[in-house]
Amino acid sequence: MPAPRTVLLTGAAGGLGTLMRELLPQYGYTLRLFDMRPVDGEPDAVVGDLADRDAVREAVRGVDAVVHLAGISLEASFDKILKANIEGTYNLYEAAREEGVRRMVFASSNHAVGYTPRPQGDDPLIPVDTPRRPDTFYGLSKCFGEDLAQLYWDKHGVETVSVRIGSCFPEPTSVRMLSVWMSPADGARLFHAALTAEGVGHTVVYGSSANTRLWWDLRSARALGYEPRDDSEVFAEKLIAEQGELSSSDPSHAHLGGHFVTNPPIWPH
Ligand code: NAI
Ligand code: 15L
Repeated sequence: MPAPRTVLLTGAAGGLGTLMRELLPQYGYTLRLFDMRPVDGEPDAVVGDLADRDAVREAVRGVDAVVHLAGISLEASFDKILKANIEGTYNLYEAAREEGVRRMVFASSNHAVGYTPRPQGDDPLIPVDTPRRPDTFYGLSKCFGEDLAQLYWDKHGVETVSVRIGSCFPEPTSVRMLSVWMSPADGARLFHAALTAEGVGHTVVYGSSANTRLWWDLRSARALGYEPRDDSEVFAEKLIAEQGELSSSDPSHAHLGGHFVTNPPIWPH
């Protein structure tokens, strides 16, 4: 497959979308932006809803690849998650199939496996094929997205890298994030690797930096050519002084998904 040049970035107005529309062009991509909200400073961005199949099909027409970030990014009611994350992701894959787009990068989440106990002491890192244990309807929608990606590879030859992102923000803001943080620069490195690696079929990877306190196995990400350069440890002293070490008796400290595992609040969205 020739390296993709024109990439549709869904969710371009969001936090991660804003970071990636700054960073991904450095790798030579021309981005087409899509979001249901206007994108600051980007008058050419397509304002559309994933629920609108015609708008989605038009958005994917002519691109080489898609980085799919759009959707509800926290817990919400099942009905909202169903519309945005499940039906919306289906609409996007169907449009990609119809328009002949062969490479997708799907923003999955650590919350697809959020009820997995976090490694402690000498426990091994969590492998990428650990059983799914979604911690929310949100996490369940990411399990769906990963399975949809598998189906579209097996049946239609559309390739996907599903990236189970930890926490991609400019800096980690909690002690848990010391383990799951992906710096924006490493995020762009990983998305670039996911866009350009040959023969990915459907590959699931964890998305994080090379954190000293890492909880999961990055080998499938490294196999794509991803070489993380950042480590959250530089933030550890300050965060631990403010918040203390993680406790294993607190469920929100004892599982990969953090506070998503507690009887989940319906965050406003
Ligand atoms: P965000 O909530 O800041 O951005 C999501 C964007 O999607 C928003 O701009 C929103 O307007 C758009 N959107 C929502 N529903 C839509 C629809 N029906 N049609 C069109 N656009 C729609 O979320 P963030 O943090 O930027 O995350 C991006 C993606 O990465 C999400 O899919 C999220 O689940 C995933 N992710 C992010 C992580 C992170 O650390 N930021 C961690 C794990 C996964
Ligand atoms: C996610 O999936 C969310 O989209 C993001 O806002 C963070 O909460 C992240 O997980 C996390 O686990 O920290």
